[in-house]
Amino acid sequence: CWFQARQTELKLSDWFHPTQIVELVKKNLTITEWSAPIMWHDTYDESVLKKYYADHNITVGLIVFAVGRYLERYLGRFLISAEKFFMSGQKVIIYVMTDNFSAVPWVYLGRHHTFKIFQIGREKRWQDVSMMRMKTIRDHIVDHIQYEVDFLFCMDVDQVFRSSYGVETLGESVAQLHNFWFWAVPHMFPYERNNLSEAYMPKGKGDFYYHAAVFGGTPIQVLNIVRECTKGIMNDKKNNIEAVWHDESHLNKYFFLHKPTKILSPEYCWDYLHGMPPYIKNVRLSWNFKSYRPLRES
Ligand code: 2GW
Ligand code: MN
Repeated sequence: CWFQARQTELKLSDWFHPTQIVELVKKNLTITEWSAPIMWHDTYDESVLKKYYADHNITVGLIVFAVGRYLERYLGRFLISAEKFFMSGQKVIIYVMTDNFSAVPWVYLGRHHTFKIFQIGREKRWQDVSMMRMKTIRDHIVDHIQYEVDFLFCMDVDQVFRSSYGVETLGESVAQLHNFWFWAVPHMFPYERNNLSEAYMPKGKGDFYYHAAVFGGTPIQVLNIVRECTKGIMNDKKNNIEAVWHDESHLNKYFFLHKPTKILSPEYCWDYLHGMPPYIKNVRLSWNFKSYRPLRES
């Protein structure tokens, strides 16, 4: 089995504390308890997928927000790399949400990719820039995106595609394993622990810690996700509560209550801060360099 193979080539002690290794080995990381596949580089047959999608004409949407400094800093590389690696061969519409229409970089897109740019308002606090994406996505799916695409992804802009990010990632509802936490057990996850928050997760409960930098699915499923997260965020605001990881905390609560049908391994959202451990064979998307301080303090 691939997982055993992975364990032997992996010098576990180089990467994990002994108690964590026990937990890692106990887990079957290619499929969840509810039978959702976890996509690693060697868990699917690319030629079968290619054949299937050759006669199924689909359009995939990709929503990305680029507001304030993140616009000139990250959007160019995100778009150029998406053109190269995101769903190549499929029809793609990239939805760019920005506060400065005229500063969107000019990027050459091939015949399959198009992009649409939308002007959105500014938020005073960075936490709101991140959280209010949920509401904006909700409104745009309802208004038009549901009629335009078959599948939809929502992503952070501070990342770069590195290799093929293809149809193997498509599903009804798709969640991304967080590359800091995929090996850990639920009581360690940085879920929201205040039981007055809508994002509250009791200690020990939970399946995985998902990364809000990537989520997706069919437009209707993504609408359910962002609608519920928006509700949670707004109710918390009413009660003067802010979940520890903002929208990500609410997303994790959602996926605990409504299990995703497909999960992406950390290869689909890697941080090179961890280097390249041997079980990471094919990085599809990686975090772009970021220095939090200067961004957050301005
Ligand atoms: C965000 C934080 C501090 C300062 C600025 C911003 C900011 C974010 C901004 O000025 N302009 C902007 O367009 N954004 C958008 O929000 C952009 O798309 C960015 O990728 C996204 C999330 O912010 P980011 O990437 O700084 O957050 P991370 O990488 O620390 O991400 C995780 O945690 C967040 C909540 O704290 C979100 O859940 C995010 O999805 C997670 O990946
Ligand atoms: Mn980010």
